[in-house]
Amino acid sequence: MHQTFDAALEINLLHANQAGADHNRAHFDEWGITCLNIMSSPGAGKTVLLERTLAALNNQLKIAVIEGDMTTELDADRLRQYNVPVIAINTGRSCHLDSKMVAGGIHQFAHQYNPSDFDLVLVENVGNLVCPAEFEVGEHAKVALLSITEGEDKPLKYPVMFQQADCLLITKMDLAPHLDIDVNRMIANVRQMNPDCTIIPISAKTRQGLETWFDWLHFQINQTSTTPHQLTLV
Ligand SMILES: Nc1nc2c(ncn2[C@@H]2O[C@H](COP(=O)(O)OP(=O)(O)OP(=O)(O)O)[C@@H](O)[C@H]2O)c(=O)[nH]1
Ligand SMILES: [Mg+2]
Ligand SMILES: [Zn+2]
Ligand SMILES: [Zn+2]
Repeated sequence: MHQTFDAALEINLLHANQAGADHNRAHFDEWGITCLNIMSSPGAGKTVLLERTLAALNNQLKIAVIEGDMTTELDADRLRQYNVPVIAINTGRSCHLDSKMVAGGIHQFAHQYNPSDFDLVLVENVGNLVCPAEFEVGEHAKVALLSITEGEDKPLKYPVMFQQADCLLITKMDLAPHLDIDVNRMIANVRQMNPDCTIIPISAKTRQGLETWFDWLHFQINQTSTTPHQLTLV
């Protein structure tokens, strides 16, 4: 079949990215770490979610964070206050993390710490509803956030992230009384393209849904540690 130059370029790019993602996942499996890729449009609440998660689980689990931002270490500095390793990656002009950038981050992490001591690596991706979902970074599961201020149609208009998410957190539920938002319609729009996704409405402010999110996290960690993975490192 004829391919345009751009389509061929994109396939090569994604192919190279996938090889890097497999390499990163092999590292995580070797170290017994569960890795989650956390994605959303800018400002949906990723960093606040990580703050709540670190505050609640830091004493039960060994957690590290890989923090992707185009510029600045503002989010990384917020999370460093929780006394966990935070590897900041500035992507420059790129609007997503790719597996090569994350490889740099995890090699740095492994140089500074004993990675086998850790249970969980949380990757906060660059705020962007479109391409982070296309670039796997070596995660075991993808978590997408959608805030209720974004509108119920977003899963239909920007489908890829919602199709690929293993867990979708509908955030800022405390704002619902102030908005003309039909949360059930929003959920139905996600279900339409991803019937198996776990959907959890949350509020970082009132703490609605946070315990359910922590339960999902524990479930993922248990599942990763009991699923045999083939190591492909050379
Ligand atoms: N009312 C309310 N505000 C929230 C909630 N969660 C986050 N926010 C606010 O939303 C804004 C953005 O939150 P962040 O956690 O920085 O969002 P983010 O997704 O990390 O943003 P980027 O990293 O820039 O993509 C902040 O002003 C938060 O206080 C929530 O549950 N309720
Ligand atoms: Mg953030
Ligand atoms: Zn991008
Ligand atoms: Zn390596």
